[in-house]
Amino acid sequence: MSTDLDAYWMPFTSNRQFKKAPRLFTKAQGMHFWTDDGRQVLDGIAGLWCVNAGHGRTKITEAIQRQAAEMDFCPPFQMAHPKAFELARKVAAIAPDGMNRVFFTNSGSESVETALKMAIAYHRVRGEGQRTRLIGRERGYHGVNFGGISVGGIVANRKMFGTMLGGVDHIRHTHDAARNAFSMGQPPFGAEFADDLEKVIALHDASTIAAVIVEPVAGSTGVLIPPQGYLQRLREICDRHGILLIFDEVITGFGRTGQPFAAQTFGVTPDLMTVAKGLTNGAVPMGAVLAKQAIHDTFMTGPEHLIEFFHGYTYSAHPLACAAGLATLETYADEGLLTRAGEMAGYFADALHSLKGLPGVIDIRNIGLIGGIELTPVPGQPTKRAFDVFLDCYDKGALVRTTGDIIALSPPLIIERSHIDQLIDILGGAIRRAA
Ligand code: PXG
Ligand code: PLP
Repeated sequence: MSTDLDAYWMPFTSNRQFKKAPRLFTKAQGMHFWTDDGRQVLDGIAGLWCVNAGHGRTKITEAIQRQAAEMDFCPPFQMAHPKAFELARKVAAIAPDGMNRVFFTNSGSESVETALKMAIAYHRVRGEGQRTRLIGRERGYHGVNFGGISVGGIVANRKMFGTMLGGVDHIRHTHDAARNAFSMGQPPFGAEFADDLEKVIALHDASTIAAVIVEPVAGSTGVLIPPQGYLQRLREICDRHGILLIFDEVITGFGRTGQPFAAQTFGVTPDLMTVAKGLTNGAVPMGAVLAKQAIHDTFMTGPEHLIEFFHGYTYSAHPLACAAGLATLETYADEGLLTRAGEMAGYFADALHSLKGLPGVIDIRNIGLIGGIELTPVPGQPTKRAFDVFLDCYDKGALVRTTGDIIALSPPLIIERSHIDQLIDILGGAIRRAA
């Protein structure tokens, strides 16, 4: 191990393996990264599900440069700067109906903590302070902070970290390989998985439950598409019991599923929505929680000089992030990117499903410009087959993402058919070689 790589403790990385054979990018433009030795690599995952408009967009870069020169920082508590209001308005303008109040954070993880706290505090402000329970879902990913791993459903992200939040329960995940393998788009079976929520409610009583949080499409745990009717049923159950529904749209937000938000793609409006990633095209860290106006307004009581919500971050609504966010939304609008995933979805789906029948491929899932390919594990060596495919793709010039033995694709929304062909071609070769 070269000693000059030692100091950086890398996140979610096999550090020792990486430092023996480092993979370094030094440049990015459009659909591509370049490695330190000058190789071009097609970006099949939009960086890390975030660079939706592709890399190195001049408008975004210049907005960040201008803002850094004009005002580097502005305190977000009891002070503000104009771009924060402008960005909030512009995010609200593309959000689902009535979700027009925007609280800024710096990441998806912070958005999740913020939304969970907002939900519990909301019930308390309205006189139902006993509603403190939070319900998550198996195989859910809601970032890495304590609230997020508590409602999250990934064993490895939870088991090392003690007792986490109390008063949390989980409903079952929606994956049903036996009935839904190789579905195109939303799988037909499994709306009834939402009824699991009724069981949890029967156990604890609705009067103790603040909120349910789910990803409309589970991204990190392998692209699990909601069965037809499932999200509608979750919404109905929450409504019937006065429970807030939180959609975690950190991955699905900003055009990934063919509409600005998955809530619109699936026709189900939550009460709170968490976003990050695509909000600034990944160029500056930023997240946000979108709230229905009625939830926001519930907090706006009491003497006007008092703080209504005791929460916020030093870098909430950071000027550089707001400048990047505004330029990003303009870029999305100029190029029709928030609906482009819908236009490309058919071609992408056909290409992805052409991998059916390759050795070891046991399921393929897709919606908009997200795809998941599930491989059968090497006996006794879970995750190895997919990791080998990842390394092989990188070697051949494509960046994909793996989780367990699942390959995830989530390319920039500017992708062209020729890129899809190239990505699937490289991936197909790697899957064959890993057989
Ligand atoms: N919620 C969801 C639904 C996410 O996908 C987060 C919260 C946390 O966001 P931050 O910005 O704190 O990372 C995410 C992030 C992967 C992968 O391997 C996915 C994410 C992040 C990193 C890797 O699939 N999603
Ligand atoms: N820790 C200490 C000692 C702090 O003073 C602060 C913020 O003032 C924080 C943590 C939180 O940092 P941030 O607002 O960047 O999340």
